[in-house]
This record gives sequence, C-alpha cells and structure tokens, in this order.
Amino acid sequence: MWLGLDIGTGGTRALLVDERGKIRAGHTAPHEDMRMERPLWAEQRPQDWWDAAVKAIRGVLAGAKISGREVRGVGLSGQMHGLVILDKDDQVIRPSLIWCDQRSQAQVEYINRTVGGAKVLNYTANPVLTGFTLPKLLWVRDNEPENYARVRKMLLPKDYVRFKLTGEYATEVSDASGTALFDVVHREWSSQMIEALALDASILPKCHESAEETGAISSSIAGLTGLAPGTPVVGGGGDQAASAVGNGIVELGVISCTLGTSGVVFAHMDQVTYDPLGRVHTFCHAVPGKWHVMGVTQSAGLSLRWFREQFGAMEAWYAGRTAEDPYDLIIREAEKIPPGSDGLIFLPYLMGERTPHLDAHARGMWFGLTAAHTRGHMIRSILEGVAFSLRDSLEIFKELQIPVAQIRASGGGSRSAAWRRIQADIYGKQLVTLQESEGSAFGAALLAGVGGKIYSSVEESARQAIHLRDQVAPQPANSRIYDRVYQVYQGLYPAVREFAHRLAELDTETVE
Ligand code: XUL
Repeated sequence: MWLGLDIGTGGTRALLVDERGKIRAGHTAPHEDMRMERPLWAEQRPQDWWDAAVKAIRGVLAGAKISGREVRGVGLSGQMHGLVILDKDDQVIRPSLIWCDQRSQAQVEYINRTVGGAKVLNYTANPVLTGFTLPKLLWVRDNEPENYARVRKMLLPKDYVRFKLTGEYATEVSDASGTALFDVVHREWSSQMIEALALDASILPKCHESAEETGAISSSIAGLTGLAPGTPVVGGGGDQAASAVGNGIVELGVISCTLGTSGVVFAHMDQVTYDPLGRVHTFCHAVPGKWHVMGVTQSAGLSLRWFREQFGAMEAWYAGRTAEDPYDLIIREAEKIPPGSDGLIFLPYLMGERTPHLDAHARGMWFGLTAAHTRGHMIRSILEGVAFSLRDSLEIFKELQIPVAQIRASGGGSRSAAWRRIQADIYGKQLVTLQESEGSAFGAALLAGVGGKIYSSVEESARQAIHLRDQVAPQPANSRIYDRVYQVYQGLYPAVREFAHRLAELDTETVE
C-alpha cells in the first residue's frame, strides 16, 4: 500500500493506494481558514498543516483498517510557493505567507532591479512574481528584520510536513521551481540568483527528483502517526505536478484543466521552452528529466467559494436541512441561465491574477450588469469567467505551439457537470474526466510507488493506474456564443488596468 499526502489550502488529504493502483481509502482533515489581515495578504500556520497531516494519516489508516506497517512508502504533495522559515531550534518563525499572498510587489521590483528582469528569466526560466517564495522571503527581510535574522532554513509547505515526518530538510524539483531561486533548466538551485542577491545558500533544503527517496519516517513520530519507523518518503511534487501525474499528464498533447482553489492549465514538455513574456510558468515536472508549462488563475474555486460565503446563506440553510451540497444548489440556479449570462461578464481576479496579466493589483469585477440580471446570472457569470480565465492560458499554449490533443478536467470544480459543460464549450474542445478523480494525493501516492519500484517509471504508473471515465463534447452553437463573449472578456482588464492600480494605491494610503 502507498500513501499520498496532499497539503492543500483548505485541508490535508491522505490517500491509500494499493499495489494495483486502486484507491483503498481517503481522509481529509480541514485547515483553519487562511488569515487575510490586509487585502493582498494570505497566511496559514505550518503547525496547523502538521496537525491536519497527523489527523489525516491516522484517519486514513483507521478508515482502511490497516496497520501503518502495510504502508510501503509515502509521497507528499502540497500547495506551492509558500514560505516557511525555521530558526536554529527548528521552530517556525512566523506564519507562512502562502501561494496567493501578493504583498511583495516592492521586493519583486527590487529583484528585477538588482538581478535584472531578463537575467531572472534566463536563470530561472520564469519572471519573478509576487506569489513566488523568494520575494516573500525578502518581504520578511525588509519588514521584519528581527525575524529574518533568525532564519536558518526555508521550506515549502509540504516540505515542512516532510521535515516533521523525517527530520530531513528536503524538497524536490517541481516545487523548488516555484521559488524563483531554482535553475529550472538544470534542475538545481540557481547559484546565479543566490549570488546576485547575496543570499545564504545554506538556508535552502536539499533538492531531489520527485520519485527519489528523501528520508524515512522517524521513530519519534511513528507512534503519533501510526506509520512504521523507516518507511521511505519520496520527494513527491508541488500540487500541480503531482496532480498531473495523478491525471496522467505525462506525455505531449494531453493537458489538464484543474479547478481547485486556483485554476491551472497544465501541459507536459519533453524539452524545456519558456514563454518570453513569462505569462505561463515553465517548471520541472515530477517526471524525471521532463518539464511542464502551466497557466494559473488565482481565484477559480475561490471565486465560487467567495460567492457562497457572502451570498449563499439561503443555500447553506437549505442544504443543512436536506443534506445537499450548497454548491449543487448554487450551481443549479446558474443552469437556468443561457450561455453568455445575457451579457454579464465576471473577471475572477479576487486575489490579483497571474496568467496572462501577471498583476497582483488586478481586481475582480462584474461588467454589463443591468436590472434584468438575477442572482442566477451572477453565478453563471462566475462559472464562465473562471473558464474564460483558463482559456487565456490555452490561447498562450497555442502561441507557444504546445499541442492540445486532449483536455482532462480535474479538481473539485470538475465534479460539477454544469461547470464541465461550460468549460468544454468555452475551450471548444472535448473535456475528458477520469475514474480516479483524486488528483494531487493520488499522484503523490503513485510517485511513492515509483520510488518503491512497483512501477518502472512515472509514465508507466500513469499507464497502469489511470482510466478514462467519460467526456463532454463542445456544442458548436454554445461555443460560437462564448467566442464572441470571450473577445469582450479579453479586452476588459487591459481597459481598466490603470484604474485597478489607482485603487491599489488608495488601499495603501488607507492602511498606513
Ligand atoms: C501553482 C499555485 C497553486 C497553489 C495552490 O503555481 O500557485 O496551484 O499551489 O494550489
């Protein structure tokens, strides 16, 4: 049996997968809500991830009624880019600035001035973005010098859990790629970035390939988790790379669209190429010696969750009485509205935006509201707006000549048939779903299986364990409507960018 452990944003999920690649049990332990003290801030406590990891592991072992001795290996995956800093006693210095935290614009500008924007692209295959780990570290340096002075190690979220499990400071290539300190082409820490910024390289963990063993369950935590001491823990992957393994995105032409908290369009690459404009990320894949390119929309599921939390009290009340999922009730309202939401467009930039705008100050917006629009229109326009934002990535893939033969839908959002239909129509492509819909935790378990030599390669694990379930074909009449709406959608943010930036300046004035 192999254990995949995914440290997500909303919770940590443990998944047990047997020798034939079949899922035997899963258990999720929720996290505390992220703390957003100021508009662009987002923090979580690493201790909360660790507590959830222990609960999830114990829960899944109990659910499958097996002893930890039957687990032959563990694979980790997790939310990427978060900054965890430890002091000389391995204590967490401050809460983690997580992937969607956007406070570090001044540090991004500093890095571009000091290293040079073109050199950053050359050294790391990506521009530096506010979401990435390095500018977050420099934010701590600039704003909390007393905390910065104590830093002895810098880890990514899942690697903090690895440290607690094994006592090793380690990461792997796919997650390291999102730090802005990693030489993605050569798959090692970038000595050029480190030198140009006069950083201390000893704070970085050792970097492995994703299916390599990075350490083993230590005897001190074996009792706490129920896992046997000495159980190997492989590198695993950032949630997107691990999810790609779990979705079989391990060859050219098969790509995935994942609707989680964020939304990601992901393609495998045999050779490394990157977008000269840096609009999509080029990172190492969890497949040894391969890369991937991905476009990210910051607020995908997050947009719908925001709506549910702010305006979904009625559904929450009703769902409490009927045991239905409030999201199903909310989406049902959207299904009554025609494609294009009668001219209402939603820009899902509730946490700034990466692809294609690379703009921490981008803001969400409804455009085209009239008195004739209903709540259902607002909901449908959110589902459509998120899919348009993922189409932006597909359009860039086209420019970069990345082949798209098949799109696989994954993530929590893909459980909705209505949202899958909207996606297929907006992308104008077949959308395939898989029998195994577990994504990252499943991919992490497969990587553990590759590390344990049950599969000869990551590609082989995908071939054996992943099966197609069904597909949705685009309806040409709907696609034609969406093509026209998309033209408007695409033009909207560039037309208001200046005002979004002016608003952001107002924010700074009011909080200081
Ligand atoms: C990827 C990214 C998100 C987070 C949270 O670049 O930021 O996928 O990992 O899921």
